[in-house]
Amino acid sequence: MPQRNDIQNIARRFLIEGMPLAPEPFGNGLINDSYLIRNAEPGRPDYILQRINHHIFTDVDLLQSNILAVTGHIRRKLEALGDRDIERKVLRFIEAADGRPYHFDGENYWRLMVHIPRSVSYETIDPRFSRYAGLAFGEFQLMLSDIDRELGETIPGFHDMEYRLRQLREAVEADRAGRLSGVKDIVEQLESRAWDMCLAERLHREGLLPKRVCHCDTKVNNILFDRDGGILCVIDLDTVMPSYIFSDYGDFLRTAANTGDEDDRDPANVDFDMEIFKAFTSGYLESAGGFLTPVETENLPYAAALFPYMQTVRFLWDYLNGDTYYKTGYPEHNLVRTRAQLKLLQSVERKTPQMKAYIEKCLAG
Ligand code: GN1
Ligand code: MG
Repeated sequence: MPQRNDIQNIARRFLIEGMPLAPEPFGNGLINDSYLIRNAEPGRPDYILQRINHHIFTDVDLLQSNILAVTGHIRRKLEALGDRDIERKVLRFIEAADGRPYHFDGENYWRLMVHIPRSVSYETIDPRFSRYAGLAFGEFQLMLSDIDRELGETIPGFHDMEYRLRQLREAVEADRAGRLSGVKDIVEQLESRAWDMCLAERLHREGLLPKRVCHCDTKVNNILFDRDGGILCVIDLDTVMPSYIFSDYGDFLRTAANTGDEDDRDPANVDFDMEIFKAFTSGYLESAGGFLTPVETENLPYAAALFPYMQTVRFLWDYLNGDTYYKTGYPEHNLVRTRAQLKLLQSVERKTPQMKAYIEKCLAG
């Protein structure tokens, strides 16, 4: 962790207004480090300073240019609609004093954005907020559907299930941390589903499933809400890139419909909540139903299973490699996460017929 003074010096490299106070650690992302910088001068904004994890996002120029393209596009759309609350609905990044969209201190890359005032984020939400989230993600995808710039993949193969399985198999083969013997049963459970779970890649190769601009990290805690439940904006834009719509639909449900924690030590707490599913799906189909293809809507239950599956694969991969990717709080953390996601997957699988019936009902109006 960098020292407080160092962080304060880094903040000074950006064109900050007012009187910034000392940075405080902020949020609980598993990848980047974030700090809140409050402003002592009334009427001036607070800021979020982030250290970009450049071991994971290796092309920082591509990363920031994607993000600026997306926020610029959304901002122009909101302006055209005459929206009166634009500063709370799209992130604003602040340039470094040298005019660049980030500051490089010789070791780390940093970026600064305005903290959205009067916003809240949650780890879990109720059905009412879920429905708003469904509406908002449909609109987010719709707004980005006519972006005139091709976005790059900030992490190549990020939500490519075939690629994630190849990574897992390589980690099983290498067994770098000597942990394989304790997780063979989980590897088997994952392998037995591998073919089914790679459906999206096959559909795409056959020309039946398009890639669209997606957020690709629609965890509940990446959404900012108004105090009365309205969605303000989606944050954490590092992974915005072309993907299947399954990404945003599936990753939201993976986090919102889980009755336990992502890293619950007691898998008995973990279940897939159908009320959250229904509320989110009804909102999503209401705003996105007009542009989704039948292949996309038919496979929404597959998307609900794909993300707990993919996350199980990714946590297990990191566990086998000796915890080099995700931040961990204790030695077995990635294994605990793996088991909790596997439990969620099993619960989703049991509820698939109910999900299908509900989606058919929504589509029939
Ligand atoms: C990471 O940055 P954060 O914590 O929102 C990860 C997601 C995972 C998630 C699991 C770049 O997201 O893909 O789904 O953890 N982001 C990256 O909680 O790998
Ligand atoms: Mg996050």
